[in-house]
Amino acid sequence: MFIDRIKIQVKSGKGGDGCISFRREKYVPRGGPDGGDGGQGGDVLLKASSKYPSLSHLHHISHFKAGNGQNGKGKNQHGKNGKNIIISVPQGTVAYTVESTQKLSLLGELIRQGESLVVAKGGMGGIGNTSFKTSKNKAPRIRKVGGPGESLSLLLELKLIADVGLVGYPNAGKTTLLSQISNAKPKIASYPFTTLTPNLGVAYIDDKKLTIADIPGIIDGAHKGKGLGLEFLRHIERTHLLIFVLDVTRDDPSSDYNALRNEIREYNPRILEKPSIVVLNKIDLVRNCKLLEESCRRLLRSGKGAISISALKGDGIDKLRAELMRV
Ligand SMILES: Nc1nc2c(ncn2[C@@H]2O[C@H](COP(=O)(O)OP(=O)(O)OP(=O)(O)O)[C@@H](O)[C@H]2O)c(=O)[nH]1
Ligand SMILES: [Mg+2]
Repeated sequence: MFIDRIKIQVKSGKGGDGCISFRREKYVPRGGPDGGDGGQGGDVLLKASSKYPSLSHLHHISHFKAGNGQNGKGKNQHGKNGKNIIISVPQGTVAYTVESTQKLSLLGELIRQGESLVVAKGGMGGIGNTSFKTSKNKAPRIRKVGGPGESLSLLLELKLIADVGLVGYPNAGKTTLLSQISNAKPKIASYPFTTLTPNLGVAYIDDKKLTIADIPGIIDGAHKGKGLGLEFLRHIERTHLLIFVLDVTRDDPSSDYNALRNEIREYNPRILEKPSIVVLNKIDLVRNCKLLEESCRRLLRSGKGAISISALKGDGIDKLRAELMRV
């Protein structure tokens, strides 16, 4: 199961209270204050771990609570700090606080392995009466109670980290291309929307490692929620480069290309600022090379060259690899 968005509730620990106490020892009259400080409340942290490919391991857990700090005690005993709670998340997770159904505010992102972020800070420990002793007040009956913990609703959203993103209409051959150029072995089938959740693959080209993300197909009107919508486009928001995969057996691949770009623009126009490569896939099915050339020419007219490939048979893949490294 691939889950890339979840809501959780987190609560940090309350700080322990400071203590009011006085030394009571034999032969020591008026022993003075000895109330210890309270312990710090535990924090709730998120930590990026490469062990988790998605957020699915958190699916069945909705509440996370850190430990409360212990109260201070007599004999100047400091209360123990509350236990921190560490929530492991996949690299690429973005955390928001949910203030209302409409309002989210960004807390931070966890990208590098081991990177962590405190999302709910534990309450400060209270202060025992020992600390309030002054020359004027040698027996203070004052202390400070511990600070409260924080209670928050969080939205965790995964944006995959990949170098290259594959985009195209359903059935264009994106997943076939991924399995041709990378180590990934995802499901391929001859019907639209075979890919329902993103696939990641690793390709080695000239000793360089490239991670490639294949996402579900986009259809016209996806920005209005048609098909699978555009939600999953966030998984290519962080890539350095896009490959547009066009199916040459469709009527007009170049208008497909423009339509795809229009859909992406509706989601986030900045994605289109990335360098990109256009591939014309399934050339093994084209007997009429004229048609293919015409499609290429139209794409070229829009200022963009294209590489003809057969993701299935492997034709043109070396050229594509070279172009990937060049771009
Ligand atoms: N003849 C031929 N068929 C291809 C080629 N590339 C992909 N196909 C076929 O096209 C169909 C769709 O391929 P997929 O790789 O699943 O397409 P996709 O773009 O990932 O589709 P979705 O996941 O639905 O968006 C499958 O039957 C593939 O075998 C190609 O170069 N030549
Ligand atoms: Mg697919």
